[in-house]
Amino acid sequence: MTVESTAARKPRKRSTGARKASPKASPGARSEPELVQLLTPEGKRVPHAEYEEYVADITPEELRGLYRDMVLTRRFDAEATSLQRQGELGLWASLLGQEAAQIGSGRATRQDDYVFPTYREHGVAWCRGVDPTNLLGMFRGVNHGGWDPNRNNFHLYTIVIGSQTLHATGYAMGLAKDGADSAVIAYFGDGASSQGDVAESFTFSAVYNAPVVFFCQNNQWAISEPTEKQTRVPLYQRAQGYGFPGVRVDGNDVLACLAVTKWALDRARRGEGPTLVEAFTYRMGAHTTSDDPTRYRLDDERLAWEAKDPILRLRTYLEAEGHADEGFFAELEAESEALGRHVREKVRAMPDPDHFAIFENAYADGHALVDEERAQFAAYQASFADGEGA
Ligand SMILES: Cc1ncc(C[n+]2csc(CCOP(=O)(O)OP(=O)(O)O)c2C)c(N)n1
Ligand SMILES: [Mg+2]
Repeated sequence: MTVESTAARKPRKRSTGARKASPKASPGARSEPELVQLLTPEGKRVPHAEYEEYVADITPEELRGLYRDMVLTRRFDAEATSLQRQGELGLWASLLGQEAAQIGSGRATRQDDYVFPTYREHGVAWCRGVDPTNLLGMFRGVNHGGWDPNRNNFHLYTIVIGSQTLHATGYAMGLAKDGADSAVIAYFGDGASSQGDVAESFTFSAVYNAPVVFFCQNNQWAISEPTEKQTRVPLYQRAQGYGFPGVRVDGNDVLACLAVTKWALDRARRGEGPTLVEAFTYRMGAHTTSDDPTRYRLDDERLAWEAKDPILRLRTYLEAEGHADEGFFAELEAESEALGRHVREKVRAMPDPDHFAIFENAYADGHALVDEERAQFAAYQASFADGEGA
């Protein structure tokens, strides 16, 4: 993980929500940003002319499932933050506030689709069936990724900002050449949208009609840089310049994220090429446990987004519709606690890695330079009195 710097400047007031782009600040903007929403922050279900059909047949059981996914993901995430504070993890990148964007889009994927995440997609990993303790092993520094990407079609976490969009594009082009009807989804952030890699992946995927969905979680911040420093137009409108559709969805609305992502994946499968989905959301916590957001943003911004909480709005809806009773919520609470306990115990019991494993993972067939480095490291280890290193 990279070492992050926190800009030491005074927090200032910013607007929140779907902002009206001023003509001066948005020379290329075609129209007002439209936010696709199916469930309001107050928990009211609203229909949508284009995307309704993708969730029209959703059952109460499936709705409870989405709620359960979000609650358990949040619980797991909170446990990971605590474990880092207790010295059990080196670092943690919390997804707090982004549960709907991740669960909605993650549940839209099919098993045969392929997912390229960043480092914050714990909710998507959950949907893909990746064991949460494997994610923690990486942040504890005891493994180099921790899962077999091909087992769940969930690639390793990628720290080099934006690079996974190129991997996703190449993979999607390969799928098309193979004649497969699977699709690819690449996750990235508002900050990553400024990377050249992302621009290149937009160009290539467009001209090769690659079956890929670019899922940008605009959580308003790239460490201490606000979105205004990344773009003059609403991010989803960038797609227009590359020749494919872009949609802004309420990233705190799990139903809207599910519907829009299903639509985009279906387009990809039908051979209609890439789509950019901008999930408009908010990073409720710090960038990572190494960051202190009070240095650069005001608390009232966070409070405004708290009122749009993705979990609360679905709970309100489930209760209002009579889709979930007290028993369901109590059981889920118990399940959450059990998950927290399980994760804590598993992490604490993780054995230290073999110090030499890193040399074995560099090349499949060995390499002279790696052999030299291994020997140097062995000599270094042996130089300590107990032969065990520091
Ligand atoms: C190529 C590259 N440049 C810089 C960094 C340092 N860095 C780590 S996270 C980050 C911000 C990313 O912000 P965003 O894309 O909005 O994702 P978020 O963390 O908000 O989910 C930066 C600049 C990096 N990891 N890789
Ligand atoms: Mg961001």
